[in-house]
Amino acid sequence: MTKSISFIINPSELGAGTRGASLGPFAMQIAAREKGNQLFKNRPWTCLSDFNHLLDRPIKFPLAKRIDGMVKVYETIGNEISKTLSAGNFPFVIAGDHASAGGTIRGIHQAYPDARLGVIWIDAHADVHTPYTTPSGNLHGMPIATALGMDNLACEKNHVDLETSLLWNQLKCSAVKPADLVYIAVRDTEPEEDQFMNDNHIKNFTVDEVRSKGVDVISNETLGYLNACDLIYVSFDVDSMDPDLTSYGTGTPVKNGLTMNEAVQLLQNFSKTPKLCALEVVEVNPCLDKAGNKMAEIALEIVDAVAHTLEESWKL
Ligand SMILES: [Mn+2]
Repeated sequence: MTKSISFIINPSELGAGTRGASLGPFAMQIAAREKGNQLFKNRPWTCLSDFNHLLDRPIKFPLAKRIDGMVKVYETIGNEISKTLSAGNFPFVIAGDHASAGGTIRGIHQAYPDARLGVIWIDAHADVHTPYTTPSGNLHGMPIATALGMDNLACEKNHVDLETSLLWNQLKCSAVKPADLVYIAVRDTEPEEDQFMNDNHIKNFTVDEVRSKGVDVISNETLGYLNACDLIYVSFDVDSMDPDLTSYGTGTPVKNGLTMNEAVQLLQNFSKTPKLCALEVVEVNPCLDKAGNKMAEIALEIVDAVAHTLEESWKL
């Protein structure tokens, strides 16, 4: 039996600093209906519990906002990813904020504890803050740190209380080594993140590099960095793209990003490697879109193209 895509919808936006990302996956579903796109018609679509009611409660952990709820989000998506992989299917996650990816990585690790997992993080941001370094307390800036199981105490600037640190330890899973992480299009970082990236020699393919060398070369070089990995997970934040060329319908837009075509081609190239075990698309926020539902329409087009490439590659 051939592998098939399972869409896993994680509408949590507990990790975001701006409201509305929880509506992103549904805005994509609506775009599909309006355009007569068949993407979601014949493929399974599982929607997870979101715990977003916690957004209406007082903030108890300012250095890791709603981290008590995030522990449940990680558990929920982690279990679903693990279950999907164990059934032999391919989890294609469409999530609200990028914190979801920390749970996805945990789920991959749960299903394949002995596999060496490589991560390709396509994003304007490095998302490698911790409660000890964060300027905002927003957990969508921290999923890479949880996947690496790190605190970055070398750059500590916040005093973290015991309860926060215990909850933070519950999010950490050490599923990925720093050497097995490659960034693409990261261009908006804080000094604590820069230091971590420099100290650990983390590769970031800049937008300029993607444009000057071409998408195919960058894709091959990225896979080259992860050559020793058994499995690869690709996480795509729509803010990796240039908001002026796409849309401002995302929580933290950053100018000078990828074009939509560059994003599609990167994701399609990565879809052709048999090591790819899961894909995730995040941070569409229709509440912030100044152009109707444009970011969701773009994200839908990207997911549609990539889903077809994946299915073609499995037939070979
Ligand atoms: Mn981002």
